[in-house]
Amino acid sequence: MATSGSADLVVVANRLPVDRVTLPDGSQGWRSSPGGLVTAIEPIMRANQGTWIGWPGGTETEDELEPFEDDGMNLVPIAMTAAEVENHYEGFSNATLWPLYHDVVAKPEFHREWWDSYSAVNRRFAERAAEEAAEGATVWVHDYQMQLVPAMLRELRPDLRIGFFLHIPFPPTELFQQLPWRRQILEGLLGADLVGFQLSGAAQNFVRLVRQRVGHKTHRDLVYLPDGRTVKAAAFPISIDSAGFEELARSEPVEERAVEIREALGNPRKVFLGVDRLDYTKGIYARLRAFAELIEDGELDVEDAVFVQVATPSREQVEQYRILRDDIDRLVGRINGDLGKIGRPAIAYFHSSYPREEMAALFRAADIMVVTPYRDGMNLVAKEYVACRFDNDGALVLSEFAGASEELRQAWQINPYDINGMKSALLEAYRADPRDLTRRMKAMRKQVMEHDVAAWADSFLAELGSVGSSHTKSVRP
Ligand code: GDG
Repeated sequence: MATSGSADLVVVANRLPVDRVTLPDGSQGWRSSPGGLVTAIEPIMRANQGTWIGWPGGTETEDELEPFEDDGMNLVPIAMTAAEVENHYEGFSNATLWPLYHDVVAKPEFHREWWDSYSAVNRRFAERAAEEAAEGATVWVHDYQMQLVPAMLRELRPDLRIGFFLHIPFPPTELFQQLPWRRQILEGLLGADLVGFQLSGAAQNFVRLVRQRVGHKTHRDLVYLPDGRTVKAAAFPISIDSAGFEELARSEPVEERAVEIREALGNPRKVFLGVDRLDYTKGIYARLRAFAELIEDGELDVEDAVFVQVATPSREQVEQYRILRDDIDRLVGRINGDLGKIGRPAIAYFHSSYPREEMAALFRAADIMVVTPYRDGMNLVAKEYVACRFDNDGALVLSEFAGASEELRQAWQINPYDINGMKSALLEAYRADPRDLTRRMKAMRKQVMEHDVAAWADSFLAELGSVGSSHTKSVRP
């Protein structure tokens, strides 16, 4: 067994919650990138001398990256070589697992050297976690880039309580079986005491696969291992800092900016909005086509309606993402060329990322939020829009293939493969009676405000505290 460190709670994720930046004086520094996960975990991390292990982005070497403290959290950067970024991150994580786990909407590529790199990187993360964790500590491993860490870590440190959470979908048996390394991935995950998913369907997929492929006994959400250990698989639908978003949306600068945005768009009657990482799973192409067809059909007029699409740059080194970017560029150009008028584009398209305040202002400015992924673990954007609509107005058009659709039942739910169905839903949302909008938004707001990301983290850690080895400590809430 490795010698133990001092952290009672260790988070292992591919990325650290900070970015490496070059400061004005030319030296290297850090800028925090506050996502929902950090907001949720920060207080728990502080109360438990938490340590976060992750890659800071870039290809600095280990000697250039010293652990440091940020807001009461201990951050441990792990270096990746250029080859590991290419093979572990862009390759196996984002060109094998990502498409495979999202219903193969793009064709997954299987390369043995990518797998080797994935294993090597997972091992380094596991070894570092083993060094940092105190005797009997809790380690919470995140997401598809780190699926081998639980078993590797357990081998080094059987005293730990290990939880794993998958942020993306977990595919049905029929798709997962394509993976040449399917058994290793399942065994990697089984190193955890608790394996968390966004939806219960994903947890069921996992348990069924373990039964079929690894041959362990299972009963409902439990897997019984030959060594006497039990692994639980369960759903923990992630959420957002709901109150934080609402507060931001209510702030004066955001309100003013929302008015400004509508003015800059020429004060159309209705503003449609899409906000996504530029990713082929998000269904951006189909949604823009549906909107354009409504204009061509004469159902919408560019004088009355505009579609604002923010596509945040993402994974630009991966080929499929470059192809997608070109496809969308061409589509937007064609739609605006064919349908736009002077000062009235049909689509206002931005390939750019913005501060949180600007996102909130966009959510405030939009009448109809359009979220149409072919497959999405949860989709936080849908929840953020709802949190920002404190007036109980605004419409949400939401794909039934987003995890969020299980909670946001009152959205206009659509099948993104069905363009005509999507067109009808966009039109219904556009023409909806204000009382109908209020009724729907009120119900959705109740769900989002009552189930925030802090509640999500608490419920995962509470469950992890109640399963697993009895001699370990529990995390203090
Ligand atoms: C994965 C799963 C699951 C986007 N552009 C900007 C910006 N964003 C923020 C959004 C939102 C987040 O990024 C994106 O989260 P999503 O959930 O929508 O999608 P993924 O990135 O694919 O996330 C997903 C999630 O993990 C959590 O478990 O829900 O299913 O795929 O918060 O607002 N934020 C800022 N500027 C931007 O330009 N500030």
